[in-house]
Amino acid sequence: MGLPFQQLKKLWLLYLFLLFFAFFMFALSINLYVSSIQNYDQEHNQPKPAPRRRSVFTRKNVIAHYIGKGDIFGNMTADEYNINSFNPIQGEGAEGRPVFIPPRDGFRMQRFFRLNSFNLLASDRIPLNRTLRDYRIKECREKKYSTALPTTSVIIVFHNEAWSVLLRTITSVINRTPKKLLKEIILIDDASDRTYLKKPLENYIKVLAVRTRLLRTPTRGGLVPARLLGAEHARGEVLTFLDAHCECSRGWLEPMLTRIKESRSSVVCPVIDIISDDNFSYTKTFENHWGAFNWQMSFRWFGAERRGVKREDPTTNIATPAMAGGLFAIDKKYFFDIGAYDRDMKIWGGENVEMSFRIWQCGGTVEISPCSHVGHVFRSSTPYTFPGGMTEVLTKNIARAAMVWMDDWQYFVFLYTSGLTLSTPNEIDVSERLALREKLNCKPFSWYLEHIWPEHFFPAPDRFFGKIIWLDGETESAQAYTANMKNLPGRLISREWPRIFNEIHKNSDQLVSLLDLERDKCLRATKRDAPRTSMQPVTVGDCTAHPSSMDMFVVTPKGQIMTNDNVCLTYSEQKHGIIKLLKSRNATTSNVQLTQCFDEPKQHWIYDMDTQQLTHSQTKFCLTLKSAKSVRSHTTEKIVVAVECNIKDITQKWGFIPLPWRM
Ligand code: LR7
Ligand code: MN
Repeated sequence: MGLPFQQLKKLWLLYLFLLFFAFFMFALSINLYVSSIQNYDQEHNQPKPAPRRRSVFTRKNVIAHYIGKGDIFGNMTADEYNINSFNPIQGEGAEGRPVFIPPRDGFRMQRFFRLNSFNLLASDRIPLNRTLRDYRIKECREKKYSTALPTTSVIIVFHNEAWSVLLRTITSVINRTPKKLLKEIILIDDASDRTYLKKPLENYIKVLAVRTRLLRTPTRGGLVPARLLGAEHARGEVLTFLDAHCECSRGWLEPMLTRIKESRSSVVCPVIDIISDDNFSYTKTFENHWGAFNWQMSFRWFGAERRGVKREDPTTNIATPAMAGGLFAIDKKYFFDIGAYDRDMKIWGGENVEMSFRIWQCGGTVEISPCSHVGHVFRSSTPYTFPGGMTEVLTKNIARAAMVWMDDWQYFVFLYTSGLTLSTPNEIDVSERLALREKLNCKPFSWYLEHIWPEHFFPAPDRFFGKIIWLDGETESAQAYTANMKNLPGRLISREWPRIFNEIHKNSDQLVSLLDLERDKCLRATKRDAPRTSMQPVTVGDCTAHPSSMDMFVVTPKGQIMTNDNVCLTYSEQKHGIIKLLKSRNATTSNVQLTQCFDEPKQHWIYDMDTQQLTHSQTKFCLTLKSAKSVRSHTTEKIVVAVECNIKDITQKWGFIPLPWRM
């Protein structure tokens, strides 16, 4: 009897286990079903948060993010956006690792993303003192810094910043800065309305290990007035500005202070690492990045080794034509001597290029310290309101910078930046800033371009600027152009670009009057809005006068053909040879691309005024317009390639139509 009972008992255990298992599976499937419905809802009814972005490499293209989102809070109530749901979990985000939100919180995550244009739920799970790795190169880690450095006030301005993000910024400053160097932290609240930034913040900062003051602007004025308020109250010898969503990594401050001690007119920026807006992971960026700006004055990163700059010691600073604007250290006295900020720049934008011009042109330097690493949350859109209108405010700030510092080049900005016109200056008074420029005896913008940013892609007196048209032999302009240029004396003796520019310049009125925007075909990128620094095939299209279509070019005396955002006409050898290329069924395959400028023979071109051929200098191939069948759309597309020259070939004839860029 005993045996069967024992067996029965074992079976019961099995039954029990099976029952549990079945129940578990049932619960799991319900859960999955519910979350899939939620996902469906989110995908179809809710605007998506900013897409996951930017590897380290693409960062340099995503800086112009003053893109508004219209309805900022969606259907959020004041209760919701005032809530502080900081709820740290031990170890989350440690060592700069990403945070993952459980699927059940997916819906909430999307809703709260819009508040700050970053993943608030992710930040709220990370402790304020999370650990980070040491992002410095070996040489920097081994460097010994003097302890006799100037003290600094760290100034952080914010408007409606998230609690956990702001406090993590402050905590990282306190934990990773030698106490001796950190005089104080100054917070400036630029008229935020979130309730947790009122009394709760005041109480919180009272107990911090470093003296922390909180000032508030009377009305929302933007980051410039806010930073000025902070600077006026600062007691440290150096002002160190940070955005309100940063994390300072080990050893971030000493290299900057060391350089300022050695050279009081050096303004030093850290290497700005990337904190993901999506999962708050911390990613180191390359040390050799430097900054400048595009034709619309938006800040841009560049990664190319700087021409003529040999850095034997990898710990020495890199001169940068422009600073990103948010993170930098500057001697306090120098800050005020050099004109602080243009107080009339409101809300956001423009002040970073203005300050860069001012410092360089008036005798200082702007540098990036490769040994200093600070993370910043990069966002793809602006979460806050722009009193006065986003375009209006931004373009006015840009106009102010241009009017004061850019001399002749200001007209180029007015002509080719949407929102600005040649009459913009009539509405803007920059007399005070011009007086400052006078007083400081600052150098002209031409000097800045020539010496500080020689690899720039702006027009210049010794360059061509305008459109490159295809002389198809039919349009009036093509015929007239040919007639004109053929009669130039001495056309046969010189293919030197300066001479060609000279001839084009002499005939510019006539050439411009020839251009028929409706009928002529201009050289340009195939896609209008493709990412600017990736490879892009070239085609011809309507000569509509707009810079975003990349159909305006600058030609340098060396024969580089450049367009906005540091993009150059490039010959790139095809693996399969030219014959195969032309037979290729893929219309977008070409050995000519628009791609990032480097000063290389691949990007040097020669023009013959007589034959009107545009030739790649190394291969002697001619720029040629070809028709190719697109596999995808089954249509014929026009594509520009470089092939053997044939003097009779009408698809190899090009003309240069200058456009105005200064008065
Ligand atoms: O009205 C405002 N009042 C404010 O106090 C608008 C903004 N702010 C604060 C805001 O809370 C933040 O702390 O000002 C700071 C900068 O604003 P962000 O973070 O929206 O600017 P950003 O990081 O998108 O933009 C960069 O360009 C700006 C141009 O005005 C400023 O110079 C920012 O400081 C600058 N940020 C950086 O340089 C960090 C690296 C990004 C890059 C490149
Ligand atoms: Mn920022």
